[in-house]
Amino acid sequence: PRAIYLKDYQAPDYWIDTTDLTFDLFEDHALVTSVLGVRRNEDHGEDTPELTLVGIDLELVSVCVDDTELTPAQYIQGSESLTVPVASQAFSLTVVTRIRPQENTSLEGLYKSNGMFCTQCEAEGFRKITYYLDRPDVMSKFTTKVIADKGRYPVLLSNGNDIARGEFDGGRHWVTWEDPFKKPSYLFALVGGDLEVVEDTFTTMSGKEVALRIFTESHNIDKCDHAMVSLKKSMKWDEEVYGREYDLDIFMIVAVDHFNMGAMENKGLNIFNSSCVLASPDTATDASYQRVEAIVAHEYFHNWSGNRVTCRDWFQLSLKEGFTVFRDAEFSADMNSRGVKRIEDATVMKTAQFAEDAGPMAHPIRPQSFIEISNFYTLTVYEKGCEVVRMIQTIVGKDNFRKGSDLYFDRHDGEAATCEDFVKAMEDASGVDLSQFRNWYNQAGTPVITVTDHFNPSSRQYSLTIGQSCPATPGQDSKLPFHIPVAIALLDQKGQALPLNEVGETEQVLQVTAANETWTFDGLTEKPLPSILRNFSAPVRVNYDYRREDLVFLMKYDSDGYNRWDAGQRLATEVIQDLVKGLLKGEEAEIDSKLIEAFGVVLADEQLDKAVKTEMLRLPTEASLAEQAEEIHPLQICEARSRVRKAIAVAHKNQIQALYQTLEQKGDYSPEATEIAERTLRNTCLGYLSELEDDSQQQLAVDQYRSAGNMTDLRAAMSAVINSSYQSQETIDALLNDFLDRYKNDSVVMDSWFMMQSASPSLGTLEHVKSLLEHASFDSTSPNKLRALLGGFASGNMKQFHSGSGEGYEFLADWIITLDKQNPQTASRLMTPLTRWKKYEPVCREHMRKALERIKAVPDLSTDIYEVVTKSL
Ligand code: B3K
Ligand code: ZN
Repeated sequence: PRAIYLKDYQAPDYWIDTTDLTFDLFEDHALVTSVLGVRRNEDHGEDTPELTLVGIDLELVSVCVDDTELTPAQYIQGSESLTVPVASQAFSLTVVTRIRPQENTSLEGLYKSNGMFCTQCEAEGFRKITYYLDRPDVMSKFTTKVIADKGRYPVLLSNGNDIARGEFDGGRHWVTWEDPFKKPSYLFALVGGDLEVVEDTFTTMSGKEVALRIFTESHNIDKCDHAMVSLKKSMKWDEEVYGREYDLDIFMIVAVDHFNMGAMENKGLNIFNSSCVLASPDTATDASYQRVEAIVAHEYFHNWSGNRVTCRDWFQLSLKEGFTVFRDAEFSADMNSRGVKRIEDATVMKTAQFAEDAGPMAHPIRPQSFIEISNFYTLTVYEKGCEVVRMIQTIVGKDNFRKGSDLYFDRHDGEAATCEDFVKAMEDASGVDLSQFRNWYNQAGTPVITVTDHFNPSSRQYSLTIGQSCPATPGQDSKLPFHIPVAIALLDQKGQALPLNEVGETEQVLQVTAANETWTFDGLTEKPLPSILRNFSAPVRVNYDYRREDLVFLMKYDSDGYNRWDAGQRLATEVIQDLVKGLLKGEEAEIDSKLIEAFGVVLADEQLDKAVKTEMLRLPTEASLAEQAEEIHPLQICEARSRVRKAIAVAHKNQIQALYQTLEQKGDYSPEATEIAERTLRNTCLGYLSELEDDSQQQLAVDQYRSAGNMTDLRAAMSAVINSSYQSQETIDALLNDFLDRYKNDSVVMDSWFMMQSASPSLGTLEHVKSLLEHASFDSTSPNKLRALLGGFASGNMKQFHSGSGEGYEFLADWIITLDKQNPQTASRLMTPLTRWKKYEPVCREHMRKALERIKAVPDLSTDIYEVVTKSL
């Protein structure tokens, strides 16, 4: 396998103006007839005498240029290509291929899931359907005729509008779809199955009525309402906030069980992982409701940021993904709690994305090279990409940002654009110079800002000095300074934010551009406490020597919700780190009482928004603690964190209990923000109470399980029970069996049943995980099940995965080797925990390295695994 480079980009030699496809779907194969209207790219180079298309796993049946069939001597069939001679500027090319969707386990291209035909073409799946110029800068008008047995596949869908349908003798029928918008092949979609539909309509801002349809297997049809409501909210929001109107007469979503990712924004025909569409109070948690809403929005928003304006090449992936994540994040913030959404997103950045930036696969949001593009659908491209767009908004201001977005869509509508086009539009619309800002697109790694301050009582001046640096990443030893917007406030001794200018503003965004720079503030009577990087204004680490009492003070008084929460996380992290150090030395370290007291203050604060309060009551996750450790000692991290949790529960038992009781559930379930906040807070209390060695507290979780009126409360109770060290095995088994009885036929809910167990530090031993692999509801062809069981164990269960003599790693390696033959994309994602081996203490490190070496030695690895394993070692 070889890397390809952004610097080698060249426009294509040919365009494909029209693509007419006919799919004849049968039980053991499909015949695909592709008629391409090809035209030479006149702007590009000298006349090439031939056209080379890519194709993988295709059986070639025939090739025609214009009306003449070519003999095999007239074309060249490579292992992944087809080359035909070209005699004119424009011609039609007809290629017939046979494919086997039934045998396609990669879930890329055309495949079958639970008896239904479906496709996934991004990034390079279309080449598994027919020979094509499968690259995003080749945009074509698609017409698609689908023919299949009417009994088995009554519903036949593709992109655009259905323009004709009919029946053949022998029970087969056909539907023709026409998409009036030019699109690259990665946005192509086809579905054929026995599906039910939920219908609704949306009237756009110019008064056009759009038909909305969500398709699922019949037993799930009652779980589509939330997705439909979310879709309508998204359509309205995009009109109001971005002025973007929907452009086809119909918008469809299809739910599919076997899917590698969350969902896919195919033009007019989004295909979704069932877990991201289906929701009912009885089957989905609050978190799932919010996830469905966010993903429906994300895919819908792609219609403009991705489809109308697409990417020139895959190095530009963040152009559509970073921007669209930003759009969906703002949408979710508007629909739910803005403060909590910011905390959640910052948490993902600081635990998982920072870890990616510090690992062997680190890359800029616009990578400069890759071996397998599927490996670059990352937290960096998506979430850091979103943060980069957010920083642009912070730097140019909200109004200018909207102008920039309008200009970008105007300029590039119908085109395949670059990240540079986006930044240029923002720059042109705002007049703000973003030259240095562009370093965010080129440089990988997480910048660190180091802040020092000084107060001079006689001049009444306070100065803040900010230095920046960025650690080396693979292939990038030294970095240029970034342009970092750092939002700050200065708090006086009462916790009031001081005015920072004549107009009395109490927050200022410092434009950090140099390696080191000082800002001075005049007229202060006392040394203030700085609140730095408010609202997580940039994806950087902050070094400032806060005393623990300063952190407690910020937890109480900072008016910025994010920083208030972050102060608590910092304090808790320090305290847990102390314990880890103690455990390593074999000492009994004491838990700093400041943390325990501060949690008491949070619990007692009745003014605090419940949703934010819940966030403040969460200890940093094990993953977060690992990310911030110099060297990861997994077992000590788990032990230390668990001790702190217990200590909090013991110290504040009465308060937590009282809070739990006042939040008693009443009435019917609704996924509305205030209700979600109450449930989450209550269940957080339940989690703490379950840490107590006390029968009546242990009984609480069991009682909640028995009386739960919705999946959120049910699952919280179940987790509390199975993660408690004081519940009997009988009780745990009884609940697990009860859950199984109720939900064994609901595949999405069963994912959570597997995940709760595999991620449980007490229950999820390697042995137990192995036994679950044999369970009747487990399905090793389902990425959701694999993620639940193997991902839950390897990424969500630090204690068990890293325990023993590397058996967890061996187990994961075995699975990766097996899955690589079946579904390389899913295999590659599951490998992530092993790639971080260098950060672990020596024993784990060595075992992890061995597991990676063993994977590397396997012959004929996929490009997916090959790239990750070679870069990791
Ligand atoms: N664009 C798709 C991702 C498809 C990735 C395939 N390897 C989902 C999304 O970001 O909306
Ligand atoms: Zn996306």
